[in-house]
Amino acid sequence: MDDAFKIQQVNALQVLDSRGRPTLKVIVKTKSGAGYGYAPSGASRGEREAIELRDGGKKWLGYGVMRAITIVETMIKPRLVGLDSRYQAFIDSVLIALDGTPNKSKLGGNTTTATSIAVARSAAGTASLELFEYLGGPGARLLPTPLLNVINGGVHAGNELNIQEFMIIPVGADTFYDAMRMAVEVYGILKKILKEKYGLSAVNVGDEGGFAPPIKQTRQALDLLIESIQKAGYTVGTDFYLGIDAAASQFYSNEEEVYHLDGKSYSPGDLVEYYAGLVDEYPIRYIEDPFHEDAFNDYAELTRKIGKKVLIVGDDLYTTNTRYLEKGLEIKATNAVLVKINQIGTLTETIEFIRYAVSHGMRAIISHRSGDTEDPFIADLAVAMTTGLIKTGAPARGERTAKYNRLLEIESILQGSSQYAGVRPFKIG
Ligand code: 2PG
Ligand code: MG
Repeated sequence: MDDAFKIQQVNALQVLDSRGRPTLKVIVKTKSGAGYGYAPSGASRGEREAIELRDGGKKWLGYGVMRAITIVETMIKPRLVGLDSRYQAFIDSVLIALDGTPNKSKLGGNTTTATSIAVARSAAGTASLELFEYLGGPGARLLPTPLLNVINGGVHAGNELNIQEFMIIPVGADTFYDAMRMAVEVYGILKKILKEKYGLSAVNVGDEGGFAPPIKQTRQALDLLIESIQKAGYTVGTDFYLGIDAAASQFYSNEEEVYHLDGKSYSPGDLVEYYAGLVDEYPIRYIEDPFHEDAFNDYAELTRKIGKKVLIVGDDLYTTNTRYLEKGLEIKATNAVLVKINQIGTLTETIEFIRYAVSHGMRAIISHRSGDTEDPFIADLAVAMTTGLIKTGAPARGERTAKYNRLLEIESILQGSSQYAGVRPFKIG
């Protein structure tokens, strides 16, 4: 074994995430390199996600991660020191075995996520490779089309919009740089329009950097996006598509078995019709979590109806877990999956999930969390996996721009040999 890659140190410390809550940073040192990894944290979390280990109690309002740090230093470190940092799959299998639970509840998904990312980065650093090159090899040169969440609702914002995310998708750009320019222009014009229509406080932003205006209706938000795109001089439907993340578990009533949306109640069947109507009216090509997280059959119904034209995306439905994806594939529940490392807890399992989905003809969208950090890891992952799609919030707030800025940097590192995914991921079937 090449000694340079041998893991010598594994350390962890408590830092803060973008919501001002504690999170974990892990640092792995090899003989001649080092790498770090942070754990992000969701708000609209799926029931089947890996468990986040938190300290509880009064300090840090219960969100502290000192127990996770002790686990890194006393349980994980002794097992990792001496291993070759390039053996990512083996190292992740050590973490999985050490945990021994189906949902990482012993070590914590936050603990394993930060460690797994730090291991990959330390190996890339030791090899003097860019992270995306290390993870993806010479074929990693496709810059993803970004889904920019510019109006925030649901549990990410202090307004009354039920739908959690309203996204603009710059499919008509030729380069990632141009895609960002177009998105930033639309974002700026949206800000102006909101201020004029609803006053100063309408431009306050939510967890993912999108505006959180005091509007209540889904169509109002979509109309604002259309107006902003047009006022910026772009054509809706060719330069930009629209997307939504309903995060519908959050407005589903278990007792009544209905969805409370826009001041009305919808049965699952009504909701299928509702989405189909929206897609006819607006250039929506992306709908994430349209139903609650156990409603596999309702997903399948919607996919049958509009899945030839629109990406129907499972987030809370699958929680980056191949086991649930198998169920989705059996009944053709969706044609796309959302990918979040901390939903499953290791990089290896995440890559397996992406490969499994893509090899079955699905699209895979690499995603941030609403509570995130300055770690740009998912930017490198998106390029490495060549999935052509990334969801990482508005072009604002440092934890979101960290990912966009890294993608701008990657495009410049690749100096003309890169491609921008553009509209391609939206050509389905
Ligand atoms: C989502 C995510 C990220 P959270 O639902 O897709 O946008 O939100 O991290 O709160 O689960
Ligand atoms: Mg989601």
